[in-house]
Amino acid sequence: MTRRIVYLAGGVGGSKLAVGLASLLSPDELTIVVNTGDDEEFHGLHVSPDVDTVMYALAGLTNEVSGWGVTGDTFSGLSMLERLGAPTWFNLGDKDLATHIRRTQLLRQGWSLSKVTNELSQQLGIKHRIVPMSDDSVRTVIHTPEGPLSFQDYFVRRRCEPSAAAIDFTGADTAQPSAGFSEALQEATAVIYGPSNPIVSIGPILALPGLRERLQAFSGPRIAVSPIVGGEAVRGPAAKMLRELGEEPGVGAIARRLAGLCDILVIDETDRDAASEVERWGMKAVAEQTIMTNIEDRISLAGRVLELAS
Ligand code: FO1
Repeated sequence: MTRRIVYLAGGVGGSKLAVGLASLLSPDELTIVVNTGDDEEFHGLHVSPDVDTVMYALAGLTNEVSGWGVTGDTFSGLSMLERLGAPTWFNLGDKDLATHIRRTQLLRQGWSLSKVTNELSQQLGIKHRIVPMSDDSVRTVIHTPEGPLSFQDYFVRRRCEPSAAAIDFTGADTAQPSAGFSEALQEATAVIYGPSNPIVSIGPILALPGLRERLQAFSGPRIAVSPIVGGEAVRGPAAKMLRELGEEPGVGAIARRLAGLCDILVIDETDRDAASEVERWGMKAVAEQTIMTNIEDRISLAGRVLELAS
């Protein structure tokens, strides 16, 4: 029987495992569903950071130092924008800008974000399907003592410094999962949650109407990879945000957020002793090496996750 894997991903961490999965699965076997809660307009252009991070990773274009953006990109366009008085705290490289120009152009012609993502992926030579979680606008808002901040404002301009009191996914209650997502889930034999921030990367996907219910009722294996290792996020603000929201950052917090939606949580081997904190939320814990520093690590973790999913 053909495997049909739905893989839910955020940005950098999610993109690394996506590369491993895409190395082991044929294009028919994998649909990568990406968070769009981080999307934002800059200089009149629609920027979809997590979609682009996954797309660049699969196209072999990623800047491996930052984990986002295009390798070897230059910033002449941004310098000129600065000279012209535009705010330039969000670092858009010249090649990256081309992606946003093309995306915005096609969106303005009436294309859906899914259709645009498919077009950009194909033009970059990507064989596997990357689909945005929704074609409708969902925007992550972080409520802080400074007031509500858009995700990129909080993450990049304010470097995650303000404390997060609450998180909203504006538009999520009326947004529909994209057709590509919905159909892939219908046919899926397994669901995999990437090692992405449970609050602001996986959270917006789970906030889509009916999604939790569909994942709860899903009859195949549901496997997640913890983005938290040794009580800290592998990268990004997940641990800080969990603490600010009153949760102890650890594999238990990831399991709690996925309770009823996941059967196996892959935790890092250094967290082996915390397996019972996972298992109390009704899922099995499996310890593996989850830090992905190179392509071999990505393929090896993907292989292990696929074994668990079979
Ligand atoms: N992250 C940063 O920390 N600083 C940036 O200036 C920045 C620019 C940027 C431009 C395009 C893009 O696709 C991603 C970019 N990111 C940047 C990453 C992005 O903010 C985050 O990776 C995600 O939104 C969180 O998953």
